[in-house]
Amino acid sequence: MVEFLGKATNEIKQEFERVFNAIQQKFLLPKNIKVNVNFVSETKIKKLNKSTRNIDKVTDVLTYPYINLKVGQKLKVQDYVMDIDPEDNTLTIGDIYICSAVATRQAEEYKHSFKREMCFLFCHGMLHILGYDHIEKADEKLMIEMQKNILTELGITREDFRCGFVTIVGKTNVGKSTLINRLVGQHVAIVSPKSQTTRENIIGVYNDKNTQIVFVDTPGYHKRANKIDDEMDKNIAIANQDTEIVLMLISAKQSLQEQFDEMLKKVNTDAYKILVINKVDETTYEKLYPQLAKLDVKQADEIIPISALKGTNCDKLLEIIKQHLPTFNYEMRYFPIDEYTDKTVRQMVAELVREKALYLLDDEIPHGIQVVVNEYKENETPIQICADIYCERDSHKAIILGKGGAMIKEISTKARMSIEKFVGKPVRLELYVKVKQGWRNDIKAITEFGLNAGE
Ligand SMILES: Nc1nc2c(ncn2[C@@H]2O[C@H](COP(=O)(O)OP(=O)(O)OP(=O)(O)O)[C@@H](O)[C@H]2O)c(=O)[nH]1
Ligand SMILES: [Mg+2]
Repeated sequence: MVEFLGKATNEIKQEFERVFNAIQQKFLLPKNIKVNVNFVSETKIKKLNKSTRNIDKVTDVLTYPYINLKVGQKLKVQDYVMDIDPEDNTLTIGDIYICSAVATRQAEEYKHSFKREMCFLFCHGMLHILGYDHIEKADEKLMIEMQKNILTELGITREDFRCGFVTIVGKTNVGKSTLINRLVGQHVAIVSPKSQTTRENIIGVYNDKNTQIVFVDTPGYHKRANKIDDEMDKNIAIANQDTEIVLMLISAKQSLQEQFDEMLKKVNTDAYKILVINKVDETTYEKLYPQLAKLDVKQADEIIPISALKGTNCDKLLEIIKQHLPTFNYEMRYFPIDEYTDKTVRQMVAELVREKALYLLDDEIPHGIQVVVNEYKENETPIQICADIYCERDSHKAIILGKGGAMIKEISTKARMSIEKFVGKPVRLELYVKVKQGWRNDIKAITEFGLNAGE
């Protein structure tokens, strides 16, 4: 039993009894043992530290065993007959002093409850009495594991926090941006049926109570034709460097083995590799399974078929990702919980305009388009936005404007609707078409557009 010498709430008393009973059972301790628990001030624990350990410090918990046990040694009451209290027939095995003020601060620091912190400290003290210590690294490891086991079994412990980077790579048009949007639950990356839609690495952040996943959408790999393709390739390589997990995205509509072989040439990382087969909604399992069965997947740690568009298996993919992220015993977030991308509002708006242009324009023009927002007056109603659409040739400009300005009008209307949805307010959008001759081969222009990957 636990004898409380000092004030404690009933909840703490009950929780300590639970921890005590669990330890009693785990270590097969005799029934008639007792431990004294004292809740003390910072001044008192400092004095105790000074007088008994010659340490001038405020600490969280202090333990004084009455018995001398080694780890794993069985406690036999008969060895301590002289110490048994004749009044209640109990053997006191030690005193534990806990400083509640320090426990309160530590609970805040570790972002868990005061109750859990107190239980942790009491469990820690009990293990000291049973011979555990943390002077040597190996002993400390043993003690930490034992503490964790006891508290987990009692359901007192917090779940570990999981956090890390997950990079999505794959050939152009396989659905990487569709997938990041699906997993993050926000439209962070533009999507289009045209190839080479994504030009730079885009961050999309998933958050829940115990997790933060920083997804990185990368430009799809494709045949290099311009200098901008080199920058896109560099972006893929950068994203591959410091990531915990790589999602290797291929399409269920094309040869799996060929795509996977091509992928392995691009993915050069020690990260956990998940082969994700997207667009399963466009095929049947009868067609897919024979290919899957033959697939040589030794170089993937996991394989999962999904549909990013319909959401099939995406929750399962998220679970697999979570299981393989590094764990922390405190809340660890790279981004504040309410930020889901690193892009500015202006960059997002520019991308939404480009997205509509990609949808509406014919094949050869979209790749040469870049959009720059040069005015964004958010204090006006409607919000006033002016953006330039850059293309590579005069003939392209004519196509983007369309007959009597019909095409640019349609791009503008569709883009405005998307932007209004994104900013949640009415918007007035003005678009201008400009020509920057052959800019995709001009590193100065690429840099001006912010599409230079850097080194
Ligand atoms: N049927 C089907 N279509 C999909 C799926 N996922 C993506 N798509 C479509 O595939 C096209 C390309 O999608 P994106 O997400 O832009 O592809 P991406 O891999 O990001 O392309 P790049 O940025 O060019 O590398 C779009 O038309 C999407 O709607 C899917 O699961 N099923
Ligand atoms: Mg993309």
